[in-house]
Amino acid sequence: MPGFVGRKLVPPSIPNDYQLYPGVGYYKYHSNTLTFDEANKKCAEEGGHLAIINSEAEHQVIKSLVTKGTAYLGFHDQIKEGEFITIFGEPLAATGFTRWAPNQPDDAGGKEDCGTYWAGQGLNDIPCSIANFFVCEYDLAWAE
Ligand SMILES: [Ca+2]
Ligand SMILES: [Ca+2]
Repeated sequence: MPGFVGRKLVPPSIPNDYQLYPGVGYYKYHSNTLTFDEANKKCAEEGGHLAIINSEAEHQVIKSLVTKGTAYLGFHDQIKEGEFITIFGEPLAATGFTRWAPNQPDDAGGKEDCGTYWAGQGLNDIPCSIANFFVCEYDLAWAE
């Protein structure tokens, strides 16, 4: 996550094990599994954030990285049920990508509040306590 020094925004340096997708961003797929909060923290520790899809090009990157099961992305509806927002508090609808998997989000069992990308399907909400794969992103804008 970016930090502030005085009034100037100082982006973190690019994590060396993130892969560059030119014109899109830097990404790392984690095949070890963590809960949503743990994954969110892990990405931040690396200097990135849980990935947020903002374009079809970025969707294609995420799709290529998530080839099995689901992987956490940076959105959730933990504050108000049914109102999905990014980890930065922006409405999911404003990200530019809201293609849910068929019949999702379903808030199954009344306890699915964290966002994932479901391989070959699209976005899906799952329980935040599930240890799951996740994708971290380093914003291209931070590298400039
Ligand atoms: Ca929910
Ligand atoms: Ca679901």
